[in-house]
Amino acid sequence: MTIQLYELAGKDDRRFSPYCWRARMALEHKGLDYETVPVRFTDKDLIAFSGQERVPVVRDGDNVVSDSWDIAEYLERQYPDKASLFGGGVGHGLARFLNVWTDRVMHLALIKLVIADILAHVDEADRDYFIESRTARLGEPPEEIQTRSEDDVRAMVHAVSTVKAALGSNNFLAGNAPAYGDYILFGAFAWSRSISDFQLLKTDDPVYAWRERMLDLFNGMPRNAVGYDV
Ligand SMILES: N[C@@H](CCC(=O)N[C@@H](CS)C(=O)NCC(=O)O)C(=O)O
Repeated sequence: MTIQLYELAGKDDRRFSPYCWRARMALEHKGLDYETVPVRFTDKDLIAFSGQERVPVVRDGDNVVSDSWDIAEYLERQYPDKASLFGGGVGHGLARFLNVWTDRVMHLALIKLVIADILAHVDEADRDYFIESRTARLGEPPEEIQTRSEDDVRAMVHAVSTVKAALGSNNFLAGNAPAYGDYILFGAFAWSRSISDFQLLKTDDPVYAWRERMLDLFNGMPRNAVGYDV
C-alpha cells in the first residue's frame, strides 16, 4: 500500500517545511512508494487522525507517525532491508546530534534571514495564522525579525562554515553516499530555496557543491520542486 506523507504546502504547491523535507528525502532514500498530501497550516482537521497538529505525518497502512525524527526511526525499523538511513547505532546517535544542532542553530540563523519571505508564499488562508503564531512564538512579527543585520548574516556564515569543516573532502556529511544526517541539514536549504531568493551560499563554497549534489538526488526531485534557483 502506498505510504502517505502529509506535507506543508503554500501557494503554487510550494513545499517549504524543513521537517517535511527530511521525511520526503528519507522515503526516497528507502525507495518506498509514497504520495504526498498537501496540508496548509490551518488544515488541522486533515491531520487530526495523528493526534497532534504538526506536519510531517506519515500514514503507512495502520501505522501513523508524526515528527520527522520519529518518522526516520520508524522507516528504519519498519524497512530494515531497504537502504539504511543511519548506518547502524553509531550513525543513529550522530544523526541525533545533527538533528538537534540543525533545529537549534541552523534554523534559528535561517529564520532571521528568510522568515518574512514566507509571507508571500503561504496560502492566503494561512497568512494571519502564520503571522500571529510566529509572532507569539518568536516574540516579534516576521517582518521585524527579518532585518538581515550584519550579526544575523554572520551567524549564518558561521553555521555554514561549521558544515564546511564537517564535510571536509567528503561528498556528503555521511561520507561517500548521503544518509539521514544529510537530509536533516538539506531540509533547511530546501526550505529557504522554496520561499526566498536570498543567496545563502557562495557558489565557490564546498557547501554549495554539497547542496548541488543533494538537489540532484532521486532523479532531481528536490531541484524540480517549486522554488528559487539560488
Ligand atoms: N519536531 C517536529 C517539528 C514539526 C513542525 O514544527 N512542523 C511545522 C511545519 S515546519 C508545523 O507543522 N507547524 C504547524 C503550526 O505551526 O501550526 C518535526 O521534526 O517534525
